[in-house]
Amino acid sequence: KHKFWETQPVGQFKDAGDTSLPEGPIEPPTPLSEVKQEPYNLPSQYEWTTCDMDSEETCNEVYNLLKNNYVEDDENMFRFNYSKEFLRWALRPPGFYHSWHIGVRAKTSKKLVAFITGVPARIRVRDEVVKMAEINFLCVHKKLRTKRLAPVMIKEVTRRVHLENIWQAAYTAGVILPTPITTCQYWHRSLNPKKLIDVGFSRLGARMTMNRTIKLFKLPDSPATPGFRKMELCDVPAVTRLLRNYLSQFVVAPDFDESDVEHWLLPTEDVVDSYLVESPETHEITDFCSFYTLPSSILGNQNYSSLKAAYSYYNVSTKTPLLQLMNDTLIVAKLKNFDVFNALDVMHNESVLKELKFGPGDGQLHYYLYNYRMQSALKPSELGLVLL
Ligand code: MYA
Ligand code: JJ1
Repeated sequence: KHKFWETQPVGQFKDAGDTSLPEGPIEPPTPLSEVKQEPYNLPSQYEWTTCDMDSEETCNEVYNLLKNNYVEDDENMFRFNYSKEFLRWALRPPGFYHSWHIGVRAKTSKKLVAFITGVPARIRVRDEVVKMAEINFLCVHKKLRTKRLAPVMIKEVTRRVHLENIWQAAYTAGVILPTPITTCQYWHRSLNPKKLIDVGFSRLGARMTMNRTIKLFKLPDSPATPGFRKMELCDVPAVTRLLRNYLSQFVVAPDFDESDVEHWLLPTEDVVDSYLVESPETHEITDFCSFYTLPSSILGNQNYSSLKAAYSYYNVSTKTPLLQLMNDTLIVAKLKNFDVFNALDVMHNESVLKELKFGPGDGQLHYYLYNYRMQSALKPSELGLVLL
């Protein structure tokens, strides 16, 4: 059934429940001299290219490939539309490798027709911190689908990751592959219910009118928590301590240092937003919340072309209840004109989603590790990792 994935060092469906298999790497590293030195072969009309995201022109080509060919919902009504600034941020974290930003071009026209990326990360699994690649933005142009290009791209990114002496990876997908470490549910909180209904993102509930729906999703004009403010550069050490301590309770979570926190969580306009609570008395930083900006194109609507969505990222509550912290996050997202606030049921999110008027979506997100076996699947609440 999975002609490609059956050949890869990932948890196989047939091994599910086999307690004799140990947790940890499936294959040992091989000497770097034994890693294939040449790229994998592509069909003869195509060639590999390394995409330099510093180049305005290349970044534009990647942006346009994804804008027109990346992930859609199951009814093809919406398609992720990652911005150029977002792609630059997502692909250039501390210690990134240019060689992991991989494109495929048509040889004659030089048109970019496929893409896959990796970025380095340290991910803790129980007590072990493992160097991994986070793989994302796998995309094959719509006209080149089902020609088995994806397995070649995955093998090529694997080869280039191996050349950096890294042997594990983490990735997410909307499709089921061998074998998820956990499956998360998307939840959605309407901020602009009229537009969401007009574009088919949501529907009027039974026995609901538009006016009652608008009232139901109304939010206060400003955050309620004293000391709630935007994160600044000087907060990086305190936020790192708060987040490291919080993430230590999950089975799988990133091992963030200060340079990671500066990159991934310091606010960047229209890319990532972070807020914290600074105690008015002690000036201690007690709570933190963040979200990233990922609009979707609305396919074939007369009135609207873009849906402005915020995605919950990392949140930490120690003093302010998570419910209140997330409610303040919804308020700032509404003030910033987002149409919808999305979240997964990871970490402690599940405990507040219903009360905050989130509803379950029709999409799921499966999380995977490459060359790392887990004894058994995790609950979403045991996962402390959010990928972009
Ligand atoms: S997830 C987002 C994926 N992108 C999209 O959904 C965008 C729209 N779709 C497309 O562009 C294409 O449909 C794609 C497949 C490119 C997805 N992850 O070439 P094919 C397997 C992994 O004929 P196409 C993200 O970015 C499929 O099961 N494998 O198919 C994370 C089949 O294998 P098998 C996938 O439709 C990516 C084979 O590909 C996915 O033309 C993580 C068919 O190939 C998927 N999302 O192209 C990648 N979809 O026969 C893995 C299909 O065995 C990273 N397939 O079932 C692994 C770690 C690597 C690094 C390791 C370092 C140590
Ligand atoms: O956004 C998603 N679904 C929406 C729109 C559905 C449109 C018809 N298919 C949804 N809306 C209902 C919202 C409603 C608001 C009021 C309360 C009740 C709920 O359900 C879904 C997620 O649910 N998104 C997708 O399907 C996009 C793909 C998800 C997989 C992503 C793969 C990631 C790639 C890895 O990097």
